[in-house]
Amino acid sequence: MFELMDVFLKNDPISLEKDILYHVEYTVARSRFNFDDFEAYQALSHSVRDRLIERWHDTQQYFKKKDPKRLYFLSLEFLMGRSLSNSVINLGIRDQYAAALRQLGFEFEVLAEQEGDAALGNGGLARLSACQMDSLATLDYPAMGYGLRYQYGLFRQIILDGFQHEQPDYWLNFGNPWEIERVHVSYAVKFYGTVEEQILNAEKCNIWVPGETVEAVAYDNPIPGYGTRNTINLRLWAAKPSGQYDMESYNTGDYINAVVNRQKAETISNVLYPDDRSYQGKELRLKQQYFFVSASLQDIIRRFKDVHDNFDDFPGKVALQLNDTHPSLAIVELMRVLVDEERLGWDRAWDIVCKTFCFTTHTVLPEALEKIPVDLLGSLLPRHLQIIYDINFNFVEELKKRIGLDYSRLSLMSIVEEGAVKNIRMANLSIVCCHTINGVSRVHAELLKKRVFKDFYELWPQKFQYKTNGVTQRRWIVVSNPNLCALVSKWLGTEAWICNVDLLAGLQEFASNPDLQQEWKMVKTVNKMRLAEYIEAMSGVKVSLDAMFDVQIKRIHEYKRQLLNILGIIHRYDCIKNMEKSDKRKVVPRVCILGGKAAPGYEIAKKIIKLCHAVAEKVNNDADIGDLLKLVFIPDYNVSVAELVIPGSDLSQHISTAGHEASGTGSMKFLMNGCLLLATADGSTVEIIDEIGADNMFLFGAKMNEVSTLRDKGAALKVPLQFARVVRMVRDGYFGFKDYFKSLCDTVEDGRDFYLLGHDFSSYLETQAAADRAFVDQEKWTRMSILSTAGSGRFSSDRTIEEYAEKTWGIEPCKCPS
Ligand code: 26Q
Repeated sequence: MFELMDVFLKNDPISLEKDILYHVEYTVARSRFNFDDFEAYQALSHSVRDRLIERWHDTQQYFKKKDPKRLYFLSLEFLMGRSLSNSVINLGIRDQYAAALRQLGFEFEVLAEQEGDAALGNGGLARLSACQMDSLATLDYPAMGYGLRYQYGLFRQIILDGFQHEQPDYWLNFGNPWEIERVHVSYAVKFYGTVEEQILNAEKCNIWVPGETVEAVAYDNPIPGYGTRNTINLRLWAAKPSGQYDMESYNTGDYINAVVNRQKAETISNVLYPDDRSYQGKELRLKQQYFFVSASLQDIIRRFKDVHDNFDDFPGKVALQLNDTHPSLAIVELMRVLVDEERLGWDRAWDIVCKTFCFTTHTVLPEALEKIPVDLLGSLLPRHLQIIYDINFNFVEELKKRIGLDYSRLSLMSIVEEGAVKNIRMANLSIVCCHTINGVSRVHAELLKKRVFKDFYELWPQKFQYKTNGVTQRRWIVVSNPNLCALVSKWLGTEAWICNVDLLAGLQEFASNPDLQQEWKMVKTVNKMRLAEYIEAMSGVKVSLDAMFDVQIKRIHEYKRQLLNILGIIHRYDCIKNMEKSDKRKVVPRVCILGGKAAPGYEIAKKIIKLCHAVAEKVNNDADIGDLLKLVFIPDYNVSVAELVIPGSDLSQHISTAGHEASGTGSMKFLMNGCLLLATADGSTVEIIDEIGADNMFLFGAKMNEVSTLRDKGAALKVPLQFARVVRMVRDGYFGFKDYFKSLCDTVEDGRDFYLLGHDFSSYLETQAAADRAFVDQEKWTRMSILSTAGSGRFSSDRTIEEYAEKTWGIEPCKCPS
């Protein structure tokens, strides 16, 4: 018999070396005497995977034994990025692996670069899910994530002639060592069909007779915590043809067509929808949502029933978190299972559902709220539509008692939107059925209460909360900025900040210390060198390390105002062009870096990308300008590009029109890395100001309470001459493509400037000038930079998750013994 410890894998460099060679030979099937970097990466990651699986098994066993209340995090998107470095760091065996690899003639960093990103999400919401999974594991919470295993992740962006083109991201091409296929964990998911009235036990009831079945197969992705044995599960579902054959079509001899049709089932989990908040009502997207929700709930209910036989215990054992409205059909599905299958009766089922679900919204725009056409829902999920109508009927009756027959308010709050096309309002459904509605920053919560969900707030003020977003310092400092990580640990005399990021505040007392300042600048310079090399390799542009690296990386959206940034760059270019030679010496050199994807159907966003390239073409090739100004667009921005760019930037821009960014999380990553922020008072920036003080960042622009008054002024709104001048340059074809840019210019002129670029332009330029002045004073700049990192503690996802655990989910840590 084995002693349990015998099966544990050893982690000393010699055992790791043997283990890597084992995987070269038997997993990758290459000769252990001859393998390249990619094969070494594959073997290495399989060796890490083994260690993850060990901990993952122990954790799942332990959770099962202890049976704590669990959190299930339902999200249609997870942007995990790369796993290798993160895993070995969280497992605490990075140095041992690096030593083992050196013996084999490889370098850890080089192999880590071989890995592609897992990009199963669009942007902020999806990366937030990934950061939160890291915190859930690290803080030992009994939690599990559920999502979809798309075969194609977010499209790859390629730039041809300055235009964005989309290419499929078939990320599974070279295999994925980070997942475990669970062929035996699969569930049938049903669609279409009819609802029939039946009599069961002398009771009339509605029974769904579905028309199509698809199989959901589980793929498990272990998520290791840092400094703990706990390794939680991210379970992603893939669609497979159902095992239930349609005998009819096989018997009629149409074998080929029958096989081809079965294969169509797989399309459900084929591709991630790009975030186009107005692109709604697509059948495949709805199918994805239900497929994922149904499989997840079957899994959760099975786990519950393994141990419990009374559904009244369900809310005490299960917390279901909806990441935006995308998974909100889960509410209806749980009602259906409890009422139709478990036969609990409506009231009992309703009580359980309301105590189980909570919902977080990530948007501020009412027009971005998800709606599903009733016709579509009725044909795909006829019984679910009935249940929604029943929920709505009860809700509206209740509402009438509370507010009387105020029909305009009743119709606004109704889950069903009447009109030419009848829709189901998924946000209203979520608010009615969830015990808690969370916003993602303080000002976001205010907007929800005062504007977006005002009526609901008046009805149920106690349901509304907020949890300011956070990001994980493990990925955003430890993995991506190892030099800063070492420096911080040295000055704090401890690595404890990696799990308790508030300790970073300890840097404050050294912010003016010349030795720390010196070392701090050194780290930044090395990171800028890495970034400069990447920029040159990607775009051929050589940039000076003395220049200020000024960065805006995020999805391209009008409200995020990349156009304001580019117009500011044109202004800077124009000023330098018109300067006396002697004045040029005073110019602070800049490298302006932009990156981000535009949704494929979002024309204006695509034009912004093209404008960036057109301006870059002119500026970068102008001999009068030289190193004083460079503009680079980094193609195919994703998580691993962010890991490279953020540590190497001096200044970062978060310049959305006030009141439009629910939170924003990029700013927090820059803050942690000691990059100064140039920002509007929007989303989480307002809270960053509270932490580091307005003096340590560059703030500008209209305030949230001014925006609507300014907008109402329309064409009467005063706009500075400089603004008119730079827009005119674009209009007149100074950067070419005159006709193409016309509609883009139209969005900011003649009273149509919805996002107030013209109004904010002067204060934007003044603030940019203030950043220049600060950069010249390197001592001041470095002090501000240290204070940014020191003040970033509140923006750790550890803090966010602890708040959720305590105030929303009611779960407690469950630490697997080491
Ligand atoms: C909707 C319908 C059909 C297809 C796709 C979608 C879709 C997909 C993704 C709609 C929205 C999203 C993503 C939204 C998002 O990322 N929101 C951001 O969430 C962050 C985390 O809370 C915030 O920091 C950002 O402010 C917010 O914009």
